[in-house]
Amino acid sequence: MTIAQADSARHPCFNAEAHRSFGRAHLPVAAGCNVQCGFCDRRYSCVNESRPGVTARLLEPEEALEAALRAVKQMPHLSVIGIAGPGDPLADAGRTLHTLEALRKALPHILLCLSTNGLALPLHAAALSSLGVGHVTVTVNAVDPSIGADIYTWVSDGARRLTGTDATALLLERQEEGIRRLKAAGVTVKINSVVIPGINDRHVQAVAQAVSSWGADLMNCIPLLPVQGTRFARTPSPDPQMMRRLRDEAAILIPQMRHCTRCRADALGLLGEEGQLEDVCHGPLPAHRKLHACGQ
Ligand code: CLF
Ligand code: SF4
Repeated sequence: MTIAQADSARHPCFNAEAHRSFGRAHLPVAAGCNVQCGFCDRRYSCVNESRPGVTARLLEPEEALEAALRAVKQMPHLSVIGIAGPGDPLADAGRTLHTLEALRKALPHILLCLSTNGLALPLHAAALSSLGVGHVTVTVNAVDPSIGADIYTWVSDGARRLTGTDATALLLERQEEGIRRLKAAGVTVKINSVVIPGINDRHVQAVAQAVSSWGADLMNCIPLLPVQGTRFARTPSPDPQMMRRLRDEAAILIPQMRHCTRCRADALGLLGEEGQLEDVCHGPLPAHRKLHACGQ
């Protein structure tokens, strides 16, 4: 692969300067999820990388490729195509890898990006890197299984469904292994951490310390946005002062992203613009594919 895998100068999320001139398109091809986060309502997009409460629709890989080609044609400033849900892109990895493979063939110079909870990452890290996915985001909300157990309701590994610290210890092990494999392959890795007051806000430094030692390049602390009907519906969002302090403290250990705009799983254009993939499709995306429960 001759493309510059780690060309962060053109990546609007990994480079604060680039976000003013370069945009991204998200292809919503990944429906299911293999974990249950306590702040997630599965009817909506993955809160680990998206804005909660915004429904995305699912595209078939072929439709996604077609939409990407149109988007790139209409928006020459698009530098990145990412897969960020609406569920976890590696929970049903076949669809995601098929889409990435088609994109890589059709658009050899576009940057490819993916966001995941990391559970299935060790299994697919080599495939991602060989397809030229140069940027991956892994959501790590805790590096202590007992804190993780307050965040995750269950983790599903094949036929096994684990709960409590068994679940979070497994997730943590996979996240570390997956990140180490990506780094060994030269992939640039960002960590997203959802800050939940009273649960993991005093744990952000420990997360920063651990992910930095695994080789991660960048960290994006995301304030919890409470979603109705979830375990954290009544937990207040951390205020901007708390977020600034946590980021400043974590910045000693790992560079911080501070310009995240919480995109939709079908976002299109510059960060902060309200563009959606639908804008470049012929008419609205098929209504019957509107997601109801992340495919579960
Ligand atoms: Fe998309 Fe995520 Fe790639 Fe960016 S978004 S998969 S790294 S191309 Fe960016 Fe959006 Fe924040 Fe994500 S602003 S939610 S960090
Ligand atoms: Fe929801 Fe799965 Fe994303 Fe967690 S990883 S926020 S459960 S879609």
